Amino acid sequence: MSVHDVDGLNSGYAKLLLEEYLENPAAVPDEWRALFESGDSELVAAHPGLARLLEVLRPENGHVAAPPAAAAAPAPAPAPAAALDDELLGAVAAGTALVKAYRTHGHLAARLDPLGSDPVGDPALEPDSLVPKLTPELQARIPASVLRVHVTGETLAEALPRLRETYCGTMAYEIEHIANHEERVWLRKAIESGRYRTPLSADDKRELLSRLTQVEGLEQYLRRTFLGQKQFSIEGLDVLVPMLDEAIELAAESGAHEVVIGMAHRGRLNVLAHTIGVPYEEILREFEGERTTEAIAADPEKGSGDVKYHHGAEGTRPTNAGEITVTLAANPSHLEAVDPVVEGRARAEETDRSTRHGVHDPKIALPVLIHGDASFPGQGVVAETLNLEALGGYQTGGTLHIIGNNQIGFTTDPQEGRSTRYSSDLAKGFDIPIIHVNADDAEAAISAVRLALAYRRRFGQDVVVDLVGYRRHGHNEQDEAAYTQPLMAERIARQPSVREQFAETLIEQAVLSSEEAEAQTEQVVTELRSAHDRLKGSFGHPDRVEDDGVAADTSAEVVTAVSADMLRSLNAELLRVPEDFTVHPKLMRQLERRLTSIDEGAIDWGQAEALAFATLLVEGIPIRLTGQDTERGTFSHRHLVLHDAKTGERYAPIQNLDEAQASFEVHNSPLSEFAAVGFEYGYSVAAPEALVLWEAQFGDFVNGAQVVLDQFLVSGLSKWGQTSRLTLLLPHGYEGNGPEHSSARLERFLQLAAEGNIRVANCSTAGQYFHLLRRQALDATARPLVVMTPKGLLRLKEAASQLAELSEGRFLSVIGDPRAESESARRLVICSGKLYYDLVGSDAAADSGDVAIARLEQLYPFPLDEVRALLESYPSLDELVWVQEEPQNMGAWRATRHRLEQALPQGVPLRYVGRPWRASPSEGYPTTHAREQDRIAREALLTS
Ligand SMILES: Cc1ncc(C[n+]2csc(CCOP(=O)(O)OP(=O)(O)O)c2C)c(N)n1
Repeated sequence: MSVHDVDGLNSGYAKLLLEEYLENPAAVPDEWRALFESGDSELVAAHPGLARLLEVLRPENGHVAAPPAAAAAPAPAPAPAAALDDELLGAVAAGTALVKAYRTHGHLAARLDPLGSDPVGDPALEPDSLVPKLTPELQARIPASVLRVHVTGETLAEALPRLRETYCGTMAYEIEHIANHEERVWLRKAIESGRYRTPLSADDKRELLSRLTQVEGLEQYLRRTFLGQKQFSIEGLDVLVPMLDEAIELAAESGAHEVVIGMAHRGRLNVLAHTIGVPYEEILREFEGERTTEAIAADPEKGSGDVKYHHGAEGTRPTNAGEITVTLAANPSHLEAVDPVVEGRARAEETDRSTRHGVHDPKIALPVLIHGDASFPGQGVVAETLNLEALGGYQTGGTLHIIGNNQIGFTTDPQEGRSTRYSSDLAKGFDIPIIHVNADDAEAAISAVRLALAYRRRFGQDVVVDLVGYRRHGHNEQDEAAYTQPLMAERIARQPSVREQFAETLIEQAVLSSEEAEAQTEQVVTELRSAHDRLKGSFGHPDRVEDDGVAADTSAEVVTAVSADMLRSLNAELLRVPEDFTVHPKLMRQLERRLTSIDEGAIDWGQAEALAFATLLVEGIPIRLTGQDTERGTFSHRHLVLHDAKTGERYAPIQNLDEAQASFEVHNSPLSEFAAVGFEYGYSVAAPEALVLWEAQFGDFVNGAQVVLDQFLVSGLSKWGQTSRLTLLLPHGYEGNGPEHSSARLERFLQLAAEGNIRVANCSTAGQYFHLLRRQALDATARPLVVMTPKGLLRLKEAASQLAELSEGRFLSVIGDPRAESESARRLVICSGKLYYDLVGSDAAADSGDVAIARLEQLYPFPLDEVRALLESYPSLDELVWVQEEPQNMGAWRATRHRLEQALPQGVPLRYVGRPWRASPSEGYPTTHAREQDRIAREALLTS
């Protein structure tokens, strides 16, 4: 476009460019930008219309956007313009404002509520409210082309009703908050052109009706057959299932191999049956109570199970583009907790971990999250999860969010549950487009998915569909909605179902006859009845219950030692950077020490960790490590990613090992615990071959992820047969830094440990950490591992290891006292982790004579045999002392005491030494802390 095109003045076009310029100067061609910025341009002077436009659109004349300073420069005095011209130009400005109002506020006047509540509307949407008033005559004179709308119509008069139907119909949009101009323009075009709202073919309509019939039929059959049993019916949001059908089809078409779905209770049984393809028999079996009772009776070790609307499942679905796997993630009651788990699963599916850097292809999977309208704004994990959307280490190429908006949360009305108008408003802060749709307009709901996924495909980002429906019954089938929402319940009782409405429409359109619609309903009932009959016929002959993965302890069989030559060679490679790369000189000195430390018996924590990772990569084990500031390490001990001191460029030697057979991912995480741990849990479930580690900044902060720990990590195996080898690195230890930064709440993990569900370790040397990490990755039995990691020990000489400790041996669950004569020791003190060094380094140790100090390095599973053997190696024992730095109601004492008693020879007493019962983990003052540590050492080693 050349500037000379203004000859003969296409003022509408010029005006639109100006509009665009005011919003984003970079978006218009250079010549035009120059024109707008040159207040004294000859061209402006030569074209009174343009001059007038510039004048009209100046902010002081009511234009909404603030133009850059240069654009606000007054145009040279315009030549006199005809009165008619002026009126039209003013009208164009008003017409533009009207279009903008529809795009921005049209949703306020949309018919989104199937229950028919009146939209609030907005004066900016009324042509009469503008200056000048946009009378029908004036509208008819404004060419639609100058308004840059994409609805059809030659003039505003023709375009306006279409604009109204587009933005204020049964679909509505919030897109104008998006900062990216290209996205806004794309969305406006996509919405106004209607290219995602093309009517369904007659066949598609029949198919959609048949799906709605199945959805409704299943809910009705379950309700009538199993009166009062909870099913959390989908009715009122029935169209969710065909929406998922569409999403799966479109995902496959875009090259996805997997769709990973996360959702809560509402409609879950329907999704299991119709989206995943779980046979009706299986669903009905849950209601009959068959599966649970027979499975447990058959094998009580198979886990304790879960309610029917929490189970996960996986199915394969045919699509026009081939087969696709659809997974519904197992889900606890805790609303929205599954969100980050689904993201992590999707990310794992999208990542090829067979190369050194790993390749992430977001096309491979589509994450779909179905939210409740009360939980979406209410649960903080939603915001944490949305914040992952564009982060390099967490991106999934965009999530399809569907808010199953039944306009109620249990018995809580929207005005009690959120401070914003829409349930979806949170998403606006993340630049996410929002599509609202009336759930009783089935075709519109399908269009919403089409638009959403087209946007995801184009921009690789999240999108929200707010599906506005209702809840036909109470919160569950044991609730009476009329107790608390009598008017709404009464209104709903009069509301025909979406199937009934759609059937009527299709009958009117002669797409099918009422007999055919009736036949569809009968067929669903017949299918359900015969599935139920088959199930009843099978009672007493339970299916073989699948192995849920509870396996014997295989850790002893794992070889974790690595040859010294291999370790030396990898150690050198871990310090190798490109020739022109400048490592910060101070850091270089620190790293270079590692070159010699390997043969000087001084392998520290960070080095042992890097060697463990490197050896695993060579053995083909992919690794993913995340956490706050984890690339460097909170305590500046890791430095796996280096930054060129001159250019700032990054380089990670560990991602460039010659012999590596698998990917190494390391990412600084956002400042989140709940979503960050949930994500890694999900990732680790979907990548069972990988070592996935999450590191807390300090162990204290892990309780921000408590829901993930309680509901997934420790109980997933028992509830759903789902486990992982997620490894939590939790800095722990009392070093005088106050109540926080001391305790990773070891006691909580030990309380949660049962049935071999997790592993808990607190090791005391770099070599032990090396073996522990390798064992965790290589053990045939996958289990989560919780490691109390050190702070002070990271650099403590005594905690560093010899090369032989890595090249020989294995992880020791228990370490005896290398200093003491075991024959003569009369008191054995057992501790765990860093406290060992406080004890052996204390003044009391010097006077402690016949006291031996042992270390319990693995706290769960409790190494009973090793502890027994240890105790047997001290034949003269008078006393066993358990010593810990944590208060008596915390730390390992309460979960370990009975185990120690079990291992003790008869007659030998067990004594506790540590902090007394406390409400807060540690003292706030360094001096009090030092006194306590000293007292603990004295009591353990000297006092009897
Ligand atoms: C974290 C959490 N708090 C409370 C509950 C109890 N609860 C179950 S469903 C529900 C209402 C949820 O409303 P909404 O998100 O709108 O979903 P709906 O049930 O309406 O589909 C509540 C409060 C829960 N399951 N999880």
